[in-house]
Amino acid sequence: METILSSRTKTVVISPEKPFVIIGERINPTGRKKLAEEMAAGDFSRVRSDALAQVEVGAAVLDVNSGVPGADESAIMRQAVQRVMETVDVPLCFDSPNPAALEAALSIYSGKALINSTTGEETALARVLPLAKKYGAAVIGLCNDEHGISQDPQARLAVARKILARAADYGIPAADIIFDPLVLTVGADSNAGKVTLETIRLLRQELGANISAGASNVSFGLPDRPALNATFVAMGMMMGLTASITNPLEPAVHTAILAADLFLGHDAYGGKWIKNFRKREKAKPAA
Ligand code: THG
Repeated sequence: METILSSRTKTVVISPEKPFVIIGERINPTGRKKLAEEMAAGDFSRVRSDALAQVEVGAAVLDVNSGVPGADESAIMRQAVQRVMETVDVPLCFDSPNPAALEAALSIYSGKALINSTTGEETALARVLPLAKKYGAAVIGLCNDEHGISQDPQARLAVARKILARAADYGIPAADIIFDPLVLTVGADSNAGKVTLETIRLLRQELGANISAGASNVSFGLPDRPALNATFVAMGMMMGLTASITNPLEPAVHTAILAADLFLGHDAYGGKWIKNFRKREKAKPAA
């Protein structure tokens, strides 16, 4: 299954047969007080520099989240998307549960975007899928619904099947749905990682779908988060994860992804691994 996204001039293909796709997570005011204040005040300089930095190290797609509590999410989303499009030429992923904010972004975007996201709840599906159809966008489908988040991978798979069926009702092809297996922190539930990994395996085996996870969620509340996030992404890739919303500026995460791509046969002659190593060596201050 190939999910195709595009910007003004670039196309990104997400597929089990292709290198892993990093969706840069940094343009998100959640947990970043300074960035939140700046975005609410109309200062997008850090949004621009975060966009550039993530693409520079290998993000193929950028997530844009404008959820500043108490501020106008749609207005901030529109401005953020405009600034990011002026700064980098990669496909964008619009991160909001709010259909108005999603439409604010979709209506000014040039290319095929990724909507992040719909759940399997009928109310969410009925609001988000028509937007995907109208703008020809792909959608991330979260594997939870009216019954909440199940700890049973089979139940998460059942939600994914429901999302696929509803998408088909709107004439949205299966290739335009990327599933999110739901990543919760192992800090709160030590089984959370296992449940997510098994869900990834099932989604891949039963649906052949593309799968993206918010890998950094796995480590909330624990020390040495990059090491946990890196290992989790690599294990997810083994189970069938084809993309991840994550932070490529963390060297541990980035190198784990490159290494796993190499081991899974997605880096001919280690070309990307070697290129990245040289780039990092060059960037090191002289001894
Ligand atoms: N699935 C989908 N979308 C998502 C998520 C998901 N979007 C949001 C989130 N989860 C993925 N993005 C992030 C972004 C930042 C962090 C985690 C996940 C993060 N930030 C630091 C914190 O909050 O402590 C702050 C960073 C900083 O201070 O620089 O951990 O699961 N579809």
